[in-house]
Amino acid sequence: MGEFLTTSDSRKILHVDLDAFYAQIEMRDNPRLKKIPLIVGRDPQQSHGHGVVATANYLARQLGVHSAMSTVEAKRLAPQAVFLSPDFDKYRQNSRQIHAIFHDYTHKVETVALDEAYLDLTDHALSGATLAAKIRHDILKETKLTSSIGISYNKLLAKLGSEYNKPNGVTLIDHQDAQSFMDCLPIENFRGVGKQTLSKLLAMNIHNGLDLRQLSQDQLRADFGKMGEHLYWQARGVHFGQVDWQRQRQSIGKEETFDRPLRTRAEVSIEFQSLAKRVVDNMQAKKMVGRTLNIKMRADSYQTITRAITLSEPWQLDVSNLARRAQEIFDSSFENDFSIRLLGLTFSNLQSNLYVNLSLFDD
Ligand code: DCP
Ligand code: MG
Repeated sequence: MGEFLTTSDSRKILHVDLDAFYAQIEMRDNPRLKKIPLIVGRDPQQSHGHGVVATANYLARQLGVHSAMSTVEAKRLAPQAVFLSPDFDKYRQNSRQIHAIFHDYTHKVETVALDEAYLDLTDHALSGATLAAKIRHDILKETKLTSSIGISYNKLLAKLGSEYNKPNGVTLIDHQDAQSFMDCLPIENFRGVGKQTLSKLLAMNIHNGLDLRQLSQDQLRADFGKMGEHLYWQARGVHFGQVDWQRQRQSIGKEETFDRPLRTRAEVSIEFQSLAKRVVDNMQAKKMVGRTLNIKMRADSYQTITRAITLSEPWQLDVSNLARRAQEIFDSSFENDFSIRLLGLTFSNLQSNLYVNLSLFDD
């Protein structure tokens, strides 16, 4: 078997990721914070020790602080750090500016998070390196924020590239560099390698891509199942995923019409429970959360009432709480004598759940 796969993949894909996004915004707006360890997350004293770190500046990271760590642990590592509660409206505002810049270059933008996107620039006349320089310049000029960009012919390598020269860096990985880049990549940086897979791989003396590439596809499949398959192709820098610029869904929800109208609050409550359960399952399957909950209610008379509750942070996907909120809206919308033909629960203002922090939910 040949060691190097030839591929005709001639796409031009950029992965753009802002550096320490929330923390960088706070430091821009208050330069005094640049010289001290900064943690975006509620001070453990104010959150009864339940919060987690959303992000930290590089001074705090040097002390071992990282995203998703408990703020109690963070405070132990960096007792002198400043804690700031996240200001999501501000971060979203900056994110909108950044995404508008992406759209100056192409409509083929796949938003991954507030500060992160893939761009498919295959059809653009300029080179990937020139485009990366221009985009970074535009972001800096418009928002005073630095970003890192990976440029390659697939999403995997573009993503790994943006991580490679972080912060404020650009990495171009073309066909001739890809194999050596993957060979040198520490095994923990491979996509999807969690704690368990990592310790298993290290026990097998696999420390980097080159080690990984010595294992056959059959062996990887036997040891790691589907993940093994992914690892096999990753080690060779192969990834055919498309920049999914059309995927951005507007809403996820469920509606139910009733042949026999609902006439009691108990019946309505049961239906809201069941709708909430199905919507939550669907959201979880799609790894999404949403800030707006839309409740739709249609009476026998065909009068349709819709109500929306928008939070500054995504709704927690808690079935009984969602059903209860819907019921409250229902109760305030209908007098005792009703006959309901349709109920609906829908989330909009969606975002990926990858970056939603648990601390956003405690109170
Ligand atoms: N975020 C979060 N919880 C996490 C990870 C991230 O709330 N577990 C938020 C805070 C980050 C933002 O999302 O500022 C972007 O996430 P990144 O993973 O890109 O992290 P940063 O931009 O903070 O740092 P980096 O320089 O590593 O990109
Ligand atoms: Mg980032």
